[in-house]
Amino acid sequence: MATDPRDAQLGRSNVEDTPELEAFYKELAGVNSDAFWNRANAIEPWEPETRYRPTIWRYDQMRDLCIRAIDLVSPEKAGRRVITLMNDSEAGRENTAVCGWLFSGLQAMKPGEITPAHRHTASAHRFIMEGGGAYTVVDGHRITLGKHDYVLTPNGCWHDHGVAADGQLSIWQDGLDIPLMNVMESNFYAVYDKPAQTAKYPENDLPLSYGAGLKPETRGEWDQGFSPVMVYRWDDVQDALHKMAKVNDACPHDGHMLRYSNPLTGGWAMKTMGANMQMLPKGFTGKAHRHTGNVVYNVAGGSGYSVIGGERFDWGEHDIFCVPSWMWHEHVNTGDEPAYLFSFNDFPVMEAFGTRITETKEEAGGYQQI
Ligand code: 1HN
Repeated sequence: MATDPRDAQLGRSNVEDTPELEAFYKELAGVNSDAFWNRANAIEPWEPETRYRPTIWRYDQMRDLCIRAIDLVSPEKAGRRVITLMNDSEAGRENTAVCGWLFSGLQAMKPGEITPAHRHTASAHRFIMEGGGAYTVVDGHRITLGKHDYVLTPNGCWHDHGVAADGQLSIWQDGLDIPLMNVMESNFYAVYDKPAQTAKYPENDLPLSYGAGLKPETRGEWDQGFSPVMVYRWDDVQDALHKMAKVNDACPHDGHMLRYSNPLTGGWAMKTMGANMQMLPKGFTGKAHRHTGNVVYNVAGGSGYSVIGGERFDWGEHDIFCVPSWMWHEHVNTGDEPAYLFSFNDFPVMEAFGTRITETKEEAGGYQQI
């Protein structure tokens, strides 16, 4: 029976049960089949119907829990001592997802600790929230990590991380495409034959070679499917946002926003996940929009709130919240300073499949009218 009046029209399934049909359905079930029309309307919603809920993780609570984990378990025993951010929904628990196809966790490491070397088909990226003396080694490239840097661990790369003995307690947010790899049933994992890699190149060789956005002509060609920059430094990103804001109007939805892009292509830095940093100027009151794809935000500075699917979430520094696919959202800066929102997303997947669709409140109808 049609529950949505739109399902009464030609082109939708609208079949009434009869004793003959019910007997027929039983026969189909006996041979691992079913009548498509019994499922068609459910599996073809008029528009995306997310199973995930907007969820917020408060840093004052999460930070304390991450630090308590340090005394309870070693990174060697845990493999990775990560506190997983679970979406507040059945789907989140089933898929170990922060939102949609994205996994996220918080990793705290104290000076002298290491996360043992390993690799997987899942891609990872990290946003450093606090600390000093942290580093990661990705396929032999040793990269130093400072507050609010964004660093890549593309799929298939060996990686281990640590904090120097004279460094500080460091905490970062990990983002991975684990739920996507698992639904695609393409997830492999391997451990390295030593606890940590030995660096094969000078420290920070990739960001120092590619980080200015200019193409090095006297270095061999870069033949990997991810950005050679590897780490994007906060000072550069903040500077770029403020320069951009001097000569551009703020976008009504996102303020001023930059993509962590591969300078060789202008595209996203990795194939399955992207990331942005946006600045909401003082007084910014964003307008609502929505899009396919999932986004996880980390407040890099300032305070404000976002209305997501009609629910208001107030946020401050390092709070993390998510916007599930096709949910209306708007951001407001209520502080006296610019607010900065780091975010990561699964937009590259949407784009690869031609399903990255965006709608603003002003646009009527969206897909219906295409
Ligand atoms: C991973 O490899 C790391 O390398 C952190 O630090 C979190 C969560 C799921 C799967 C792999 C890391 C992860 C992860």
